[in-house]
Amino acid sequence: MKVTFVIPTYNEAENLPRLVSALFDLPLPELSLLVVDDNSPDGTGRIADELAVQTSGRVDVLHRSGKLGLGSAYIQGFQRAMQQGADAIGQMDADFSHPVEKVPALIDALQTCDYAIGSRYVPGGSLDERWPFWRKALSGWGNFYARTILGLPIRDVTGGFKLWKASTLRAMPLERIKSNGYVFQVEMNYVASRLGFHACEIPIYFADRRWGQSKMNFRIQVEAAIRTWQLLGMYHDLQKQ
Ligand SMILES: Nc1nc2c(ncn2[C@@H]2O[C@H](COP(=O)(O)OP(=O)(O)OP(=O)(O)O)[C@@H](O)[C@H]2O)c(=O)[nH]1
Ligand SMILES: [Mg+2]
Repeated sequence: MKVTFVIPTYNEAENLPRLVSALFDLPLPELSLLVVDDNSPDGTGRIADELAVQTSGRVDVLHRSGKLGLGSAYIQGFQRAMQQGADAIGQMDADFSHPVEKVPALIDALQTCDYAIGSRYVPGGSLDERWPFWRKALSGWGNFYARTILGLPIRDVTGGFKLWKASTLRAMPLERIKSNGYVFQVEMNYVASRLGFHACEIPIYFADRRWGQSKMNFRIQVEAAIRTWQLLGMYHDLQKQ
């Protein structure tokens, strides 16, 4: 199975080379990576180009003109990965919050599910104890809020470590996805669930970012609070397949 993980980056120069080397240490010869870089001022895009050369094309790079947001980075990345014939398409942050060693478990999960989620909120899953209380509370509350309003049968609806069967993504109207911050994860889960797709949750330990700065901000949180309600009205036409 040809698996491509899409990795959006904005100022991840310290993390990216280490992440790529950790991923390619996995016993997964059919794994490739697609970095979507938004013209990072710290030169992450140039580093990604160097990695593409060093890995003889196992890393591909999509350069965008400026910081256009996580959601659209993933949508463009998914589309490119599908065009290039991937059977499964993953999502992963560049900052080592998502455990590299769980990639094989996500791949195995696709034998029984339409997509897999690396989950902090199922038994065995957890959050970095170094996260400040407010950040943990926000994550827990944000999850409860979105899961309850949308009636989703998923414990970690905001998690960004996922693997989709290409057939699942192909059946989803990706051109209609509007969210740009982390609520993008919620919107994708909601659309998938309306279409009747089933997610498996694999427990993960979510570590705090290793290097670099957080891009989380107030605007992203306001988008999440409002968008969750909007989603209820946006996808009435979607039905189980
Ligand atoms: N291409 C692109 N990548 C982005 C953008 N915003 C965030 N990212 C990347 O998306 C991933 C998740 O963003 P983070 O900043 O780690 O967000 P977070 O995990 O909610 O917050 P922290 O881990 O605390 O920083 C990282 O790999 C970022 O570099 C963006 O606008 N464009
Ligand atoms: Mg992060």
